[in-house]
Amino acid sequence: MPTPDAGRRAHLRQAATHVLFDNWTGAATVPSRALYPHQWSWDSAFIAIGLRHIAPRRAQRELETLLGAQWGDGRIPHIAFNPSVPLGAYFPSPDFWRSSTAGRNAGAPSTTQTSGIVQPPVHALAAWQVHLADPAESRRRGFLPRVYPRLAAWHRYLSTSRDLAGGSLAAVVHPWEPGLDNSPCWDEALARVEPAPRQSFRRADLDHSSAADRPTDLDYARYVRLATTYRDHAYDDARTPHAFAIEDPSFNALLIASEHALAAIARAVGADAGAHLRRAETATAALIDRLWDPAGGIFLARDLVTGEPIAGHSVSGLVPLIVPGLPQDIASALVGTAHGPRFRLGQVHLVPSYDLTAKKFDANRYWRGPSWFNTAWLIHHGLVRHGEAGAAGRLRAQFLTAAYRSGFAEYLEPYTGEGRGIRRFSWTAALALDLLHACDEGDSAR
Ligand code: 2M8
Repeated sequence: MPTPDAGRRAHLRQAATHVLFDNWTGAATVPSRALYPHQWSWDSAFIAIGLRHIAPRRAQRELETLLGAQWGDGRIPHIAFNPSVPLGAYFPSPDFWRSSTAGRNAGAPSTTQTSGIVQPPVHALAAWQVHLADPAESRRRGFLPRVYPRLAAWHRYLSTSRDLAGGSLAAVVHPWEPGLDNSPCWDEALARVEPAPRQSFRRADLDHSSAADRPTDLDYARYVRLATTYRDHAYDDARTPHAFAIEDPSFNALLIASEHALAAIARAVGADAGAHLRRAETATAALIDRLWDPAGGIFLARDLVTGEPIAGHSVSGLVPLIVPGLPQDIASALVGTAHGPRFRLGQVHLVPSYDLTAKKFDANRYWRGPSWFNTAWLIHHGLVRHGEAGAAGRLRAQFLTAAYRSGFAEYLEPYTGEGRGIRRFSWTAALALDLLHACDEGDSAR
C-alpha cells in the first residue's frame, strides 16, 4: 500500500485536527464524546504526541491537566473525571471509585475525582516529545521543570509499590491497567475472581456500542469485583489481597522507554539522569530475564499468583521492540514473529491484538484479536528503531489509509480492515497526525 500523496495527506491532517479539536473539553481531550466522556491516562499521552504537531501548547496542557489528578503516592489514575458529565454517562463513575475518601491515605486529590487504578506509563515519552516540538514555548512556560518531579514520582510509584514480586518489573492489578482490557491472556487469572453480583452495577458502554464487540457481562462483573476489593483496601498496594497480579510486557516496555525519556528530561532541567538510566537498564534485564520466551520469539506476561508465564501470544509481547538497547537477536526474533503466522504483519491490517492462529482469537471483540492503532504506532516505532525501514513504511501507509477510511475508528477487523468500535476516536486521529509528520520529514529528507 503506497504512502498517501501530499494532497491526501493534507486532507487527512485536516480531518484528524477536527477530531481532536471537537474532542477538546477546554483543559483536556476525551477519547470519545459518547463512549469515553472523561480524560483517560494513556489516551492523553498518545493524544499529546499528536497534538504537539498542531497545537504544542495545548499538548502541554493535556499532560499538565492529567498530572493535576496525580495522587500523593505518585500514581497517575487511569481516569480523571469531568465533574460536568452526568454520573450515568460512564461506568464505573466517581461514586464507585470514591477516590477522595477511599484514596485519602494514598494521597488522592480532594477536589478532582479519579479512578484508583493506573494505565501504561507513556507520559514521560509524550512529555519529552511535546517539549521537542516547540522547545522555545516549552522553556517559556517552564514545562519540563514543572512536569519532571511529577513524572519522576509516577515512575517511583511503579518501580516500588508496584514491584509486587521484587523482580524489578511493575505489576498490573486489574485488566484495565495494561490497557488491553479483555485480552485472552487475562482469562485464566480473571477466572479466579469471584464475579460481583450482576445487579450491583449498570454498564454504560452498551448504550454506545455493540455487545458483540465489547467485553462480556461476566468479564465486567469480575472487573467490578477487583476494583471494589482494591478500593475497600484504600488502594493500598501492600495491603490489598491481589487476586489479579500480572507482569505485562508492553506495560513494562513503555515504562523502560519512558525512563529513558525521563533521563533526557532530567538532563534538560539540570537533574541527575543517571538514576533513570540505571533503572531502565535494570528493568530491561528483568524484562528479558522474566518475560522473554526464546522458543516463541515473543515476550509473555507472567502471572504473579501462580508464578508462571501466561502462554497466550498477544501484541503486548511484540511492543518491547520499542525498548532502547534491546539485544539485536531478540529484536530480530520479534520482527520475525510479527511477520509470522500469528500476526502476519503486512498481510493483514495493522497488527492483530491476539494470535491469529489461536482458538481464542476473535476478529471483532475488543482486545481479543482486532487491530488497534496505538499498538500499531508503537510497533512502527520499534521497527524504525531496529532498522526495519521497509516494514515500518508499509505499516505507516496502512495506518494512514485505514485511519482515514474508517473515520478514525477505535480499532479494525484485521482481515477486512473494516472499522470497529467508536468513530472519531482521539488517539487514532492523534497518532495519524504523528505519522503524517513522519511522512513529511521523510519527504524533506529526500
Ligand atoms: C478502553 O478501556 C476502558 C476502561 O479503561 C473501557 O473499556 O471502558 C481500552 O481500550 C483502554 O485501553 C482505553 O484507554 C480506554 C479509553 O480509550 O478504553
